[in-house]
Amino acid sequence: MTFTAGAELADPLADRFGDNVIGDAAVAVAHPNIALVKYWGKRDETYFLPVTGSLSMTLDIYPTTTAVRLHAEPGDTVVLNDRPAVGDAHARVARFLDLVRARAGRDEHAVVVSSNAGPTGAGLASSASGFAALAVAAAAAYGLDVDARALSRLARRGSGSACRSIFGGFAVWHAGEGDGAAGDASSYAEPIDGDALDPALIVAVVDDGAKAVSSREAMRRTCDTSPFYQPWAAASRLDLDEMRKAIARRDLPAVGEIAERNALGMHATMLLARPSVRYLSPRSVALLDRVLALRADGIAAYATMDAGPNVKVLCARADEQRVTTALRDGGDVADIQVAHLGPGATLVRDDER
Ligand code: 2P0
Repeated sequence: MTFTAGAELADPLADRFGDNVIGDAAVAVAHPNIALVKYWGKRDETYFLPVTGSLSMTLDIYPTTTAVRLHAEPGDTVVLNDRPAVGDAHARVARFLDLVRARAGRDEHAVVVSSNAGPTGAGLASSASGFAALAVAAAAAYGLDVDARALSRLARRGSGSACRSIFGGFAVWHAGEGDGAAGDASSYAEPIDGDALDPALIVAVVDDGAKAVSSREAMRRTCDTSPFYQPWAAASRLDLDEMRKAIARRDLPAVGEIAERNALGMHATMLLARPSVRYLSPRSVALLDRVLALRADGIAAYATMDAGPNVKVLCARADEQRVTTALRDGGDVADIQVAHLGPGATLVRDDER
């Protein structure tokens, strides 16, 4: 048996772990999500509360698998992609486990072993899948009695976008109201019905190296210094309302148009940050040109870009081959993957991996 968040929100996880937990250990898998209306900017850095709501699709590629096992040693041991994590990477995981321990009323430390099937830190949402998998595995290993919404709020404390990867398909992350504990209670993701849209997302990787400026630093700098930030945030709230309606009426061109303008606007805000942040490279721009050319040819294809130079193109499944070919031929692309709607974060048995 595996747990898929979002299937039945009210079910406490504890009822569903069953035989997935071996002693005080658990293994979870989560997938990255790509925002069609972006999260860019925090109103509260302690609780990871966003300035605006956002909306994403969880992918069926690039899973993160994370095992958490409690141990009697002092301190947490963290292994990421087969290497011991040190410095900030270790501190982020240890701080997250501190939260879980405080909630569970336990003080044992843990060994965390996590690996990403996709590139790490390259704007392909590895922190979203990473902290969603860690939240599910750590909650299970420490015996937290949490439902999917609480799990989404917990994942948010590791990395904001991780709260959306608890769920499969499309998810909306509510900004919530207030700061501190009030904001914490009201800011979570939940699934929205959009499976009928069933789009393809073509992920064109132009550079799989880690980004030079972290998204955390970039969004902080943008909020603090960019004169474009407030106008984008105001527009993004409207984009979110329109996006929900477009998904509900299965209007892929509208979904794509809103996603593309929202992403371009986000990048515009950071170009005007001081100092400026620019994630898009000439290769990214060449791919954006290909997307325009596809549209001129009558193909409904729309681009979105995150905190990195890689370009993701939304289109109908029926067009995915044509779009993939155009992107491969039209740019200097290191790798190209076709993604569809993927599943929510799931506990797995050791022998199922
Ligand atoms: C998003 N991104 O909505 C936006 C769009 C990148 C661009 O969420 O500081 O790793 O850990 O909350 O979640 C990347 O930021 O940042 C992100 P933190 P996170 O997907």
